[in-house]
Amino acid sequence: MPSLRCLGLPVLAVVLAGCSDSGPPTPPPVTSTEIRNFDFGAAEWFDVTNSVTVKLVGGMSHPEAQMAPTAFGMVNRVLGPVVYTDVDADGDEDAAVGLTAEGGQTFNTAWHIWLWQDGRAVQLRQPIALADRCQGEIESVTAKPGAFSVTAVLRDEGDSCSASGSLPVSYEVSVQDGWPVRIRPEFGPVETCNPREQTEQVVPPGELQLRTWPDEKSPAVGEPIEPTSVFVDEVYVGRYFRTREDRDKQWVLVSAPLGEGRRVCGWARYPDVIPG
Ligand SMILES: [Ca+2]
Repeated sequence: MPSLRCLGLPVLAVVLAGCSDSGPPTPPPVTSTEIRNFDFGAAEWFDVTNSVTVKLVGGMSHPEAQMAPTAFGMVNRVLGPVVYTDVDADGDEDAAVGLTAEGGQTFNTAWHIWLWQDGRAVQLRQPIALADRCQGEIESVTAKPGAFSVTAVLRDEGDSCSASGSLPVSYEVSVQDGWPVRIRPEFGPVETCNPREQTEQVVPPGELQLRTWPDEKSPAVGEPIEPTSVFVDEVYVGRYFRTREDRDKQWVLVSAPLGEGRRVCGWARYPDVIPG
């Protein structure tokens, strides 16, 4: 006779997976937690906000001691608390860690995933959350099973450094084929399509394959679509390029209506979106 806990209520079936008539519940798979011993304050970081590599010692960079040229006068600091979960499903816990860059009037924050690979932590260069003094604020980065959860407030480009025009967002990020991708509330780019920014309606010349990053190799967002029109940031429209090659290399964040009020967000190649 099975215990009452194991009787088949469908809702409980998932929670109680492992219940059976014989023996104790199956234990969860063992996850390596070695990354918890890694010191992110004594590691080489890529500072994405200044596009430089910096070596941290004691939790911060020391610009005068850097071997390679760094962003002028910038000091980087690790920002925690570091949170851990296995985001690439290889059985090893991974981490999400913040890095600030401060100097003059500048203050940037970027949170990154570090994967545990071959006995060391490896930073993914694409950030999972970005903020600076005037645009946006990262409220929290927390760990869930298999994903990092970000809550943030986006502010409109061009706004003053006041809090006007703010848009609260929350999303969960995981790793697919080595790229950070948004998995909830819907699959797509980490970047948020902001209805206050993607306001310019354009008619793509043909089919569009949306991607999670401005890179042909990054994971696709669904199948190719053929929308009658899409929305992009007005700064992209009528932009001048020196050469056709410059234009063809450019990517644009697109918000595409799918009907019934639904939209899909993703990066597309500029010439696929804006004919010219
Ligand atoms: Ca992992």
